[in-house]
Amino acid sequence: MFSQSITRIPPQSMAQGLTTAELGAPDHARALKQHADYCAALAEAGLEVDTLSPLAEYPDSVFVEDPAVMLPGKNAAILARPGAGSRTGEAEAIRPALEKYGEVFPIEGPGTLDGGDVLLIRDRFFVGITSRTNQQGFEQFRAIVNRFGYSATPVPLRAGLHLKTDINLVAEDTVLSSADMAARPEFADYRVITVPGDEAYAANCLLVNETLLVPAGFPKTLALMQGLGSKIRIVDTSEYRKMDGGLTCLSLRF
Ligand code: CIR
Repeated sequence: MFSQSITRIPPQSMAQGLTTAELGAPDHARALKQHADYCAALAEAGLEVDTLSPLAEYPDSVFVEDPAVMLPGKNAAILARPGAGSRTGEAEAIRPALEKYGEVFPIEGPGTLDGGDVLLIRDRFFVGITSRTNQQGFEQFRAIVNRFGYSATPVPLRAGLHLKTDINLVAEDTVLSSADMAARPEFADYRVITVPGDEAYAANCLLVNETLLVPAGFPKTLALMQGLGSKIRIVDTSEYRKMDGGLTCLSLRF
């Protein structure tokens, strides 16, 4: 069970962040409302929400999942090293917030690692090797988590931003995945639900204790998720989608 989360208010500069979405510029006022609703959803799911101040100099800093990886129940966190140059400094900016909750283990250059590439299922970490996370980042990550009793499996990606753009835990031993990822041998031990091809964005659902957060506007995925037995909470992430972000990226849970 998770009891705590960390989020960060989106800065006015968020439209200057990185994106491939071609969905237009995000509306900051609407993004703030959606962020407040997202935090409310985490609180409804039983989490304390530690909301950090906006950072104007880092337009992507609302996506707090990327500069850190929490080790739930271990009072420890990994300080990641985001692979996009405009985001690398987000790690040092979030370090003091992590230190409030336990020991912090940094990934060192030239290793890079984005938290969006890290998926935890029970005591097994899957780590996407992507344009943001390199092999050295993965090796450092594995050495740290092995000391805490976790295993770590690399998952090289051919395309896409992050591992969790494609695959996420939605129920016990059950993942929601893109068709591409569903066929991968790394996930053969799990029940895999394939996200409908025209709703690929909705592969980024977020399981928080007994509640499953589902992005607004994806009715086929919603119907699939309603069969899993969790309480469903719909959250509108339209302004974050414009910046390639989704439900998991907006918080750290532990
Ligand atoms: C980026 O490209 O880094 C941001 N615009 C989006 C990051 C989304 N984060 C995530 O999937 N964990």
